[in-house]
Amino acid sequence: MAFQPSDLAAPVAEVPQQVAAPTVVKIVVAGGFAVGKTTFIGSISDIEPLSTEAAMTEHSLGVDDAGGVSDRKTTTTVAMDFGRIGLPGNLWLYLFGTPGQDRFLFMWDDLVLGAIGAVVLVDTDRLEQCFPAVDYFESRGIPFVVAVNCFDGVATHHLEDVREALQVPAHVPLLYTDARSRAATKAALFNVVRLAMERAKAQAQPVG
Ligand SMILES: Nc1nc2c(ncn2[C@@H]2O[C@H](COP(=O)(O)OP(=O)(O)OP(=O)(O)O)[C@@H](O)[C@H]2O)c(=O)[nH]1
Ligand SMILES: [Mg+2]
Repeated sequence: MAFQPSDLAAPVAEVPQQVAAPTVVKIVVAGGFAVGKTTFIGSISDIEPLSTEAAMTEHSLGVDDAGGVSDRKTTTTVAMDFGRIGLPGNLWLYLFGTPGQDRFLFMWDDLVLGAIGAVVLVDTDRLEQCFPAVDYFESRGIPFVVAVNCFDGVATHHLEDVREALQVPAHVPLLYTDARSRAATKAALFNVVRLAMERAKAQAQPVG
């Protein structure tokens, strides 16, 4: 077919663009009851997060742990939270939040499937709440960072004291966050991605 001068005037939009294939990365937000997991995902998600909150009524007394925070807690996550963040380069972070009550622990294995890493949120007033999450990720070799949620914007403990109390090894990043702040949650997620990349790079190194 002969070339026509009018071809030069073809709109730019018609020129096929090189678009990066989408890359989806899954990160789990875990921790004990009422540490701020649902709040964390809600503050960073680009989409209206999916949440599965159920009212904590008197029927849950003796079954569910109210964790001594019943003044600020009338609902609990009964299945999972889900949020999504779009990043440049067609990279998508999918965030999955774990349920708060021990009776839903059986769901964790499904929730973490394929995750590159996790954030373990900690309330230093109820440190023991995060032991199961730390043990869970440690025992499965899933990279995780420990993020101390500064309720009311106040850090009440030094990170090194938290590390000692939790007995987390030096290679596990520990940082402060604020589950209500987009900037702070972003920083925590950035640390998970970096940790996962370092882990992947180390595993790709030839032995010997
Ligand atoms: N002041 C303050 N309140 C917070 C913060 N993060 C969470 N909260 C409050 O603490 C309560 C618990 O937060 P959630 O996000 O529901 O906690 P969760 O870990 O998802 O709870 P479960 O799913 O039931 O285990 C809510 O009333 C939040 O508004 C924070 O950083 N500062
Ligand atoms: Mg929740």
